[in-house]
Order: sequence, then C-alpha cells, then structure tokens
Amino acid sequence: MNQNIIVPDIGDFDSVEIIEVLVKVGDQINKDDPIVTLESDKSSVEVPSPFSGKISELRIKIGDKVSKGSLLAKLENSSSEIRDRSFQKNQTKEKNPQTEVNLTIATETKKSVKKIFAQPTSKDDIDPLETKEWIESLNAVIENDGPSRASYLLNKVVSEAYTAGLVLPDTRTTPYINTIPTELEVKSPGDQNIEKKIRAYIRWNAAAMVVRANKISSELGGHIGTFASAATLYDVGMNHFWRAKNKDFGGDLIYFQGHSAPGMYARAFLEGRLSEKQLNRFRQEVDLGGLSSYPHPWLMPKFWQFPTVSMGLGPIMAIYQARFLKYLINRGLLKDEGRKIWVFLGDGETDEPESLGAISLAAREKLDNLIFVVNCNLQRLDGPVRGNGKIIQELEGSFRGAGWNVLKVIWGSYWDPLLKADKTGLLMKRMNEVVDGEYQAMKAKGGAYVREKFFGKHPELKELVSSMTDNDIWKLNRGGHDPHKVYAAYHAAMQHQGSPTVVIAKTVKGYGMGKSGESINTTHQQKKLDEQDLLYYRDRFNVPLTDEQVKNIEYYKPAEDSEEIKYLKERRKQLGGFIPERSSLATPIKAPPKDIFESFMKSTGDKEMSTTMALVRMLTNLLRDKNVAPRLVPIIPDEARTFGMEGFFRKIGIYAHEGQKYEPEDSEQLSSYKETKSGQVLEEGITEAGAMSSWIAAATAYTNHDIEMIPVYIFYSMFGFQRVGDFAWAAGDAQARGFLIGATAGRTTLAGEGLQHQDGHSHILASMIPNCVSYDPTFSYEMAVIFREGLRRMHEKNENIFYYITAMNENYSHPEKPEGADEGILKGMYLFKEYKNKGKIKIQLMGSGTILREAIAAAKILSEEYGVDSDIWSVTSFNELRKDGMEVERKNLLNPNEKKEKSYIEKCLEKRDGPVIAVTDYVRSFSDQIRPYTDKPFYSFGTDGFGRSDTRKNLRKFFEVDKEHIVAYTLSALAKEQLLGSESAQKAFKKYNIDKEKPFPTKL
Ligand SMILES: Cc1ncc(C[n+]2csc(CCOP(=O)(O)OP(=O)(O)O)c2C)c(N)n1
Ligand SMILES: [Mg+2]
Repeated sequence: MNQNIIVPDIGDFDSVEIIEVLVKVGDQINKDDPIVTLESDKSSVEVPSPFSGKISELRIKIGDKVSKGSLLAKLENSSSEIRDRSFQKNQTKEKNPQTEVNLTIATETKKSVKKIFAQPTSKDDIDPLETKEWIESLNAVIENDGPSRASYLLNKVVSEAYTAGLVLPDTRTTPYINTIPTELEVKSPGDQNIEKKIRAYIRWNAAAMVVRANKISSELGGHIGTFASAATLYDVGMNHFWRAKNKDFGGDLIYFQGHSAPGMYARAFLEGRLSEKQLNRFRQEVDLGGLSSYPHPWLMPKFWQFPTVSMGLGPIMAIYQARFLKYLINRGLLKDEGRKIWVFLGDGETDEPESLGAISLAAREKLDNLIFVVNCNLQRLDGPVRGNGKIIQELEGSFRGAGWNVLKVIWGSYWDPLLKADKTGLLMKRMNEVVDGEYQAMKAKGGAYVREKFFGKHPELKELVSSMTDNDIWKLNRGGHDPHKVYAAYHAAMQHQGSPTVVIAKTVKGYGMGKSGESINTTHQQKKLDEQDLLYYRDRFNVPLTDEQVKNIEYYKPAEDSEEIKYLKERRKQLGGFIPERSSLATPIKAPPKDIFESFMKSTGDKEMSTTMALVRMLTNLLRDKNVAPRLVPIIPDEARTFGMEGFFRKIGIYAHEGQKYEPEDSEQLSSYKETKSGQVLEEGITEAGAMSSWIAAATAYTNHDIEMIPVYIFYSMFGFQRVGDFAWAAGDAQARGFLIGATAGRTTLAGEGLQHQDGHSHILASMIPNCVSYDPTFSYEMAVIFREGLRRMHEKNENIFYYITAMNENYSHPEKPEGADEGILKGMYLFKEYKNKGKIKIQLMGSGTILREAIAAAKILSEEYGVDSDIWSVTSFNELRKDGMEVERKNLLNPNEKKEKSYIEKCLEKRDGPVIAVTDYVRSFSDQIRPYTDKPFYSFGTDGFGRSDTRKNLRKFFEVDKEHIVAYTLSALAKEQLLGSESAQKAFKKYNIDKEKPFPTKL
C-alpha cells in the first residue's frame, strides 16, 4: 500500500522552515522514525513518519516552508498502522484499577439513605453498653476475619456516615501510642545482649571522639546529643536492614542526619574501617586523613554518599532519589532489586520547607522504596521543637494527609504492661494531652517528677504506678530507644507496598548524658564532658573502661575475636558489606562523534535563532546518538514551551509511573503531551527545588546506581542559583556531573518580564562553586564547542565537575566558527574579530552573551566614525579566566626567583595595545574578576541594579550596555588615558542623547 506523509497539526505555527531532511529516497523506515526537522522562530521539532515502509518520493528540501497538511514524502509498501492509534493502544494496556474501584464505590453508595442533619460528635458516652457492643463486634471481626476485613467494614461504616451527613472527628491523627500494637510486633532475630554492648561502645567512642577534638581546641566543635538520641535508630538498621552495594546488589541508600556523623565514624572504627588515629583527627581535615565534621562526599569520597547537613536538603533530595530510582527501573536501565532509600532527619529539621515540601510527590509517585525516619527528640538547637504542642502528632497529620504510611514509635516496651493495665483509657488520654515541653522537662527532671506531673494528674494513674519506684518510672523508655519497637517498625516499613513510609520515633536528646546534657535546652551544643560526666556516661552504658582510661578519654574497641566484633562484622557480611561506602562501577559514555555538532559550526546565514534554540537542536541531535540518547535526562520545571522544548514530549515522552490514563487534549498534534511509563523527560512542575533534586540524583547516578547519566536541567536562570543555591553547593559536594542550563539569561535580554525575572548575576553565584564550570556563550558554535567538551570531560573522562551554561532567547544570526577558536572558547576568550590599520588608537573590546553583539556593533562605529581600532574578544567565561589567573598568580608569588608564568589572559593580550573595555549583560563584578590579571587600564560595564520591564533596546540604554553607550564610554576612557582628546566623547554623548544627570542604575 502507498501512503503520503504529510505535516501533522503543528499547533499555532504556519509556514515553518525545514532545516533538516533526515531520510532519502529508497530508505526503509519504521513508524515514528523522523522524516524532517521543522523550525519556527521559537522551537525546532522532528516530524515522525506515521507509517513504516520505503520512501519512494521526497517532496521537500532544506529551506522549504511547510504548514499543516503539506506533503513531505511518499511511502510504498507501507503498513497501515497509523500514529494516532498508539494512544488508544497504550490506554488499553495501561489500565486504571483505581478508577474501577472508585466507580464501584460510587454506585454502591448511591443507595438511598435517610438524611439527617449533621451534628457534632457527642462528647459523652450516653450509652456505654452500646459502645461496648460495637467495640466487641469490631474485636470479633479482627479476631475471626482479620484486620483487613475490619478496616473494610470500618471504611464502609465511615462512608455511610458521610453520606448521612455526619460530622466525623478529625482522622489525620491517631492516639499518642505506637502504631503497631504489641501483639503484632515482629520480633528481632538479633542477640539483644551483644547488640546492646555494641551500641554502648559506639555511643562511647562517638562521644569520646568529640570530647577529644575539643581538648585540642574548642574551635573544632561537634555534637554528642544528636547521635546519643538516635543510636538505636541507626543500630537496628545497621544490624538488620540496610543492605550494602556489592557485585550482586545495588545497595540501599542511607541519608544520615548530618549531626549524627560521629556515630557513623564510631561504628566504622569498630568495623576496622577507621583507625584510632583517624578518629583523633575528627574535624581536622586540612592535612589529609582527617574526618569531616558532617557527611561530605567531597572530603571523604570513599565514605560519605550524601551531603545532608544543610537541613532540609537531605529529605527532598532523597525523595527525588527514590523517584529517580523508579525512573531508571521503568525506563529499563536498572533492574528492580527492591532497593530502599532510608532518610534520617531531625524533628526540628522538619520545619525547613524543603523537608516536607515534596512529601505529596512521594505519595503520588507511590514511592514504596522510600523510608523516612524522623528522630523526634522533641528538641532542636535552642529549645523544644513544639513546646506547646506535639511534633509527633503534627507530623503524623502531615504525612498521613499526604498519603504516607505512618508508623509511630512513641513508647518503649516498659510501657506495655501499663497500657494494658489501663482499663479506663486515662493513660492514653494523659499521653495525648501532655505537650512536648512537659515531656522534655520530665526526662530532664527524673522519676519523682514524672510520678507527680504525669501520673499525678489522676488518682487512677497514680495508682497504676504505685508499686513502681521512682527509678522504675524513670526507666519507662521511649520507643526510639527500644530496639524491639524500632525493629518492628523497620520490619513493617520494609514490607509495606504502594506508598512511602515514615517512622516517627520518639527519643531523648542527649540520651544517657545525665546532668551534662540529657533532655536539657543546651544539649545540642554540648561538646565538652568533664571527668564526672564521662564517668557517668561510662557507667550509664556499662562500657568496660577503667576510671583511668575514662580520664584519658580512651576509645573502647574489643578484640577482633570478641563476640561483639565477630557479631558486628557477621551482621554486615550478611547484609552485603559496610555502610556508608561510596564507589562507582559505572562505565563512561563514549563522547558523540563530531558530526553531531558539525552543523552548529557553520554560519546560519540570514537565519536567526537564539542560543536556547541551538541548544535544543543539539539535544535533538544527541538523541540520535545511540550511546548518548538513552542516558540523557532532560529536566524541566514547567517551562518546556518557554524554551521551545515541547517537541520532546512526543518524541521521548514525559516520565509518568502510571502511564497516561487520559487522552491528551492535543493528542492530534505533533508535540502532544505524551506521558508514559518509559518517558525520558522529567517534567517536574513548578518546583525548582524538586527539579534540582532530580538533577542531583541523575548527576550522581554514576555512584549511587553505577550508571552514568547525562542530566540537562533547563530553567529560568533567575530561578536557578539564587533560588536553589544551597542545592547547587550540595551538588558540588556530591560530585555531580551534568549540565545546568540557565535559560532566558541576561538582565536586558529577557526584556518584558521585569525585576524578579531578569538575571544579571547568576554567573557570579556559579563562580563560587569550586567544581562548577560556567560559560556565557554568544554564538551557536560556542555553545556546541562547550557542550561537546562538557560531555567529554564529565561523561567520558569522568571528571567530577558540572557545567553551568547560560542560554538566551534573543534571535540573531550566527557566524561561522573562526578557524582555531576551539581552545579559546573553552579557556574563556578568543579573538573574534580585529579592526586594524584604520586609526592609531586601539582598544581591547571584550563582551559575552548577547552583549558581545553590542560590542561588535560598537567596534564598527568606533572604527568607521572615530578611527578607533579594536580587537574584539568573545569572552565565553570570565569565571574560567579568573580561575586560571588566580592559579598562575599564586604560582608566581610562590616562586619569586623563577621565570614568571603568564596567565591565559596575559598571553592573549600581551602583544595587543590599548585599554580593556569589557561589557556583559551581568553585573560589573562578573567582568571585573579578570581586572587583576592584566596590567592594561580596565573599564567594565554591566547591568548592576534591579531589572525592569521594557524592550531590549530600552533596557540596554537604561543599563548603558548598548552600542551607543559602549562607543561613548570607550571614547571617554580613551580621553582619560590621554590617547584621545575629550571632544570625541563629548560629541558622542550629545549625538546619542546620553543624559549625564540620570542617576546610576543601582539607585533607580
Ligand atoms: C539549613 C540549616 N540551618 C541551620 C543549621 C544549624 N543547625 C544544626 S543542627 C540544628 C538543630 C537541629 O535540630 P533537629 O533537627 O531537631 O536535630 P537533632 O539534633 O535534635 O536530632 C541547627 C539549627 C543547619 N545545619 N542547617
Ligand atoms: Mg531534634
């Protein structure tokens, strides 16, 4: 059968140009193979063939303009399967069980029910007998038919109640008791005696390490109280749950709470992974071999995996990590091995917007590979987290509301008999009503205080504990310190499917520290324990050290053949190895062949485009390279259309773990919104923090998943570094490899959007991150050379750097790459053009981004109208030039007797005359950075001040970076340098109507 391939619906565009023809007559093509690439003034998109077959005729060529319905090619022997059916096919495949359930419920609840007026819940039990019957019925169902039947019935009853208009009590929270009832707790198979000893040694060594460091200098700091509260939470995980990476398994990923780092070192010491010498070098890292204060992969690249200490970043990065793991599995790049992501965070830390900001995404994406453990020691740095409330209940409400499986671990086993004996419900009532401030005070003030303040409120409760001593009461433990309760919760979390789990554990800050810091407001910063405190701590945990050893703050490590060390090592062996440990088995990605970038090296002639479009075309080309294509991870926070990337939607699909349950409104269109389980694009919605977390997950996949990925996160540059700067810093720490693209960059280039949108400083922020390599290219060939090198350096040569490249939305034509420019493009500057022999005076004119074009235009005017010659330098990276300048200067200062080395800037400028005039679309400090590295007079111009909306022309005039200002200021600078009389400048100011009275833009 013969078929015509025509241009499908391409949205609002008409008469768009064909820029590539990707097939020729005689080619055998498959359905969805691209035929041509179309380019409008905003975006480029490939047109796929709706059929497979052999191309018998081509009706178009490069440069032709086509619209919807234009004939592109003819096919012979084509199969009749048409493109639009693919959606229907998908739809039947990806069934939606949820919809079916909802439908059943809906029809069932349509039964007629007698409507009654809504009434608030009655406070008093007017018929206790009836209440008892209901409860007994429920218990009978639980016993006879199991909890799932009981839940079903309750849900049914609740639905009926809603239909009847009843106001039901708030169900976001459950009573202030453990979620898992004692009878349902799965018992730990471990040897509790040995585990207790191991935990005691770890506690001791962690505290000793901090105290020792502070003996050297109190400048060093450190924390004891955080780990003291969390030791059991970590130990149970280490002994029983967390599986390490090895040749057979990808490994669970554990995000440790930053301030609990001492505990991880202390365990690694017992495991024989860290030496005593290393412990003694806690927080002393300047000479190699020290231990970093907190988890920092940059400083301990074989140990730490995740930088977590800037609070809030760990939780959200971990959520997107769990999501990215599913993405890799759903895209067929990774095996599903049931790996889990565990995240530890403090209760105070949950106040960070980032901590809870993405919990609804975790539930929506059904991330049952994710387990949060919130260590609720009820305190933060200054005092209680919720003195007047209950952080555990508040968190339960938030997580349950978001759709998480919530496991509260509030009370330890010593409370079990009391709860059982409490027939009146008063104990639970009391537990519910006491606020955290009181709970904290109770742990600080001892058993008698608890008897009076907690149990003393009701005679029945006082009676309940009448046979207990104050010491017994004091021993009533919190769930987070009870290994049995913690084990049961972790076990349940591991089994849970369909949603993420949060274990909310109640603990005591500074547990075991006694007067020196148990449950007191100053616990967090306690880092010095005196002799008495140390002796108390030793006794509290039965650490077998003599008084003398305690006074010397010795570490305790039993012999290698002791039962404790053998047990500890055996447990880790069973779980596949040690944790944390950082490694990479990823294989590099072969850099794409040159021809993928070749078309960008040529002039675009009259054709105008933006560097954003050039980049998007580059990515489209890269999707044709078999090595690179599957590894590309385009990440966009709801701006694909802004950047002309909507063509990616259909071409590679948007990742959606449930596929697409609806027919998209634009399904007929070429760029239709296609969501699919194997989708490649991460369309994040409006969350820069989320998108950045996705980028970090992908950019560190080489170590966390042993697969090299190439994330390209494209964002509004204004909403980049300044919005998520701390994540970018963490990315540097984590040794991320990938591209950050600051699109719509430049204070005057974004024009209409105004003050909050126009970026004139992101490069300064990027320059602060040591392993971030940044560029502000002007022309498409610069972008191509930079991007190609980024792929080579990061993903083929595995350098631990990441790229920040700005891309603009201004359309202009692009010249051909000057011969031999590659090296300079990458180093940061190259000679773009020279005006010679016109005049005697010369300037060194530098520019970057779109403002380089103003400089080029100014050079022409200066040459033609004022007889001033210029060397025009395209400065692709002031940041890279500065790095080179600093390093060379340092070397020269260190070696005053040696021959002076020249920085790259000096080499470029040494044989060239005249002052430097530097102009960019960024604040002056961007170009000022290279001032120290040339002895030429230096004048910089930039866009200091708040942006505002107007046309590009007006904005450039306002910020004084248009060609007219460049000309006038250059002439004035030449006058100042006494290379020219001042009349020329005066003339130019007049000619261009430059208002000398206008205030400096930072003041406007
Ligand atoms: C973003 C950020 N802000 C502030 C700090 C300083 N800081 C370190 S720990 C801490 C208190 C932590 O309290 P919590 O989260 O409850 O942890 P805990 O030590 O009680 O387990 C603060 C304010 C930080 N590390 N990161
Ligand atoms: Mg806390």
